[in-house]
Amino acid sequence: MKLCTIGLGYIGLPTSIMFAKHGVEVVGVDIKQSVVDSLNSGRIHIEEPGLQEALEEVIASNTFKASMEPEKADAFIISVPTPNNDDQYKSCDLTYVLDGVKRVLPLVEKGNVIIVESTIGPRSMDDFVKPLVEGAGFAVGEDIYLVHCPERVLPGQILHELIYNNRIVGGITPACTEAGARVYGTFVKGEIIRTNAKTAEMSKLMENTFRDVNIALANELAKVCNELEINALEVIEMANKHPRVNLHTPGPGVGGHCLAVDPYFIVAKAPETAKLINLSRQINVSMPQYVVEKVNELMEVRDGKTVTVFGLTYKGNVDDIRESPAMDIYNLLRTEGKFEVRAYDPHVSQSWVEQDLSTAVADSDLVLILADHNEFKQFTNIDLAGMKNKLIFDTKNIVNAVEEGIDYYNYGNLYA
Ligand code: SAJ
Repeated sequence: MKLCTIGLGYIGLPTSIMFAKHGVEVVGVDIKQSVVDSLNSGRIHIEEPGLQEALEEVIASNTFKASMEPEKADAFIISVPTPNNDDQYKSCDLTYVLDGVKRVLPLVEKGNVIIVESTIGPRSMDDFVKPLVEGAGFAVGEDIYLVHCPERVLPGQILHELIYNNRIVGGITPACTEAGARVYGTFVKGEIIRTNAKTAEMSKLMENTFRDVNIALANELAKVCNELEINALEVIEMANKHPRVNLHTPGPGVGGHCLAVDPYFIVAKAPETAKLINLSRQINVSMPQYVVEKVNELMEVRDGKTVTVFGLTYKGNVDDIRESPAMDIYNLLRTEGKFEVRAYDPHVSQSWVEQDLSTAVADSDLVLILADHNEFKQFTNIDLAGMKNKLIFDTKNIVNAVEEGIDYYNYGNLYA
């Protein structure tokens, strides 16, 4: 089998490499020359455990190459961004997906499979992609097999989850579904679940929406408990001892290119009905401002002048700052202009991000933890020796050991 993937980002690249590792001839296409050059010279451009070694393997075995141009293949996978449109309900912007399909259509031959892996709004395959393919003169389900197979892997564990997660394959027709299932049968060891395209779209969106709504509940709980002087983290621990309760964890907000984006796709299609989903988004979006307010309170009592933000990524142990609430907080604090604000993140290599811990905290009054990187699990007096006030506000509850003399706050004792 030969595969052509469109988009070599956080999902397209690991997916391409995984197929190539299993003997499929893969040409991966990206619009960025720098990405194509870097991959062909054997260097990945994103951070993901195991991916660098896997790329080296498929380059050595000659089963993967990156290119600016798509080629004829048996199967095409579209794995490109689907941002929110700038409209009232932040609907799904299908531009890149439709462009990807348009790019491969001139190469497509009878019997080929076109798979959209990008997360898309409900009914996108039926209402937008299918008419495009039909417009090129193909009968979907007879000449061409059209499938939505949403990616559902967790950044940080992508290579493992690609193989072992179950996979939802939703075709426009049952024949499309079967053709899609055969493609993933190459390497997927999890169950391949067959359905139609619109069920696949909605299932994927609801997985992330479930998480977003639950995190909103946890964030609301943190705010309520703080108001009532109750330890929110202890409440979560207690409640979760019940066999059917699984409260999520509060934080500085919800980020990334999935949870902070996908629920809007549902809201945009049914704004009058999807009330809880919309409200949950608003609660999570309110968290950066809430954190800034708490920072102000902590700093005012101590007459603090400098805040050092620890962690800019949308979650721990990744290098991704897309839709990151930490970035919002960093920018809000800087715009407010009350304090000197510095950033420290061992996973983000940009010139304005401090890489040295002692320089980052020198003369600082507050370490504000916004991402649960492993590096932030422990702090000693030596680590924080240069600080003016040895104060930590840990919005991710990641620190598990603080020495005496360090003033430590999280959502459990913020009111204290
Ligand atoms: N977060 C909390 N509290 C929690 C859990 C997460 O505040 O209890 C925050 C994180 O810090 C982060 C955000 O939520 O800012 C999202 O992180 P995440 O780890 O929940 O998810 P993602 O965005 O990295 O990946 C999700 C996954 N979806 C689900 O777990 C249902 C992944 O499986 C999907 O493939 C991915 O979205 C995607 O691409 O859609």
